[in-house]
Amino acid sequence: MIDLFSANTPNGWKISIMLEEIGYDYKLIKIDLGKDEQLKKEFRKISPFGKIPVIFDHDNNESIFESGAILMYLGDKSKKFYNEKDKLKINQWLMAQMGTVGPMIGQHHQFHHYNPGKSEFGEERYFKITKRIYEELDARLKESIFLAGSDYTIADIATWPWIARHEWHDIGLKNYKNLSRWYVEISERQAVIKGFSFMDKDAKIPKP
Ligand SMILES: N[C@@H](CCC(=O)N[C@@H](CS)C(=O)NCC(=O)O)C(=O)O
Repeated sequence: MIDLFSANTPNGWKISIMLEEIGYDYKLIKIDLGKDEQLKKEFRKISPFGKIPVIFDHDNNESIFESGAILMYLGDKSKKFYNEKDKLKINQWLMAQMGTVGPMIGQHHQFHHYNPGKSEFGEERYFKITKRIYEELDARLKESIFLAGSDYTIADIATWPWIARHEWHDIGLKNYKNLSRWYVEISERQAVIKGFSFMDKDAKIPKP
């Protein structure tokens, strides 16, 4: 049994999707970011930077923070979606998500979606960067079925939730043929549908 401390965000979906994909039982502990529950002293003991997601594995009494580290841990433990032969490639695409895709698109959400009109510089900068990310992912997915090769892996599980916010981005996902193909294929997986709606049973994955 795994405890999942999470919220209804792309970083949260990564882990609910992974837990659904590997078929592990998990108990959801909701962290209300609007009420700053992530900053409480008790939660900081398992999340030093005060961020979701975090898991606690009752098999070994370990808590793990940082979504990339959690995905690697669950991939190793379940021996799914993180195969030995592709590890080097998977790690690169996973780190690209952790270091670029998530943080940059996260800033685009801040300037373009939540706070439009506050900073022209911020809006332009992160719009351009997000558009570049769409182009770069599209180029990769022209030459490869999934991000790390021919198999669906934790690199895809980490990246897909950020593209699932495409309606907020105003970039036009459907104009990116290869990225759309990859997005739609992953959107149809039962585990992804369940993991996406883990906190809102009525949530529907937005189509390109
Ligand atoms: N690098 C972290 C980022 C996690 C993250 O930014 N979580 C956000 C929600 S998507 C959060 O907890 N924000 C609350 C805060 O920063 O106070 C990861 O991938 O786990």
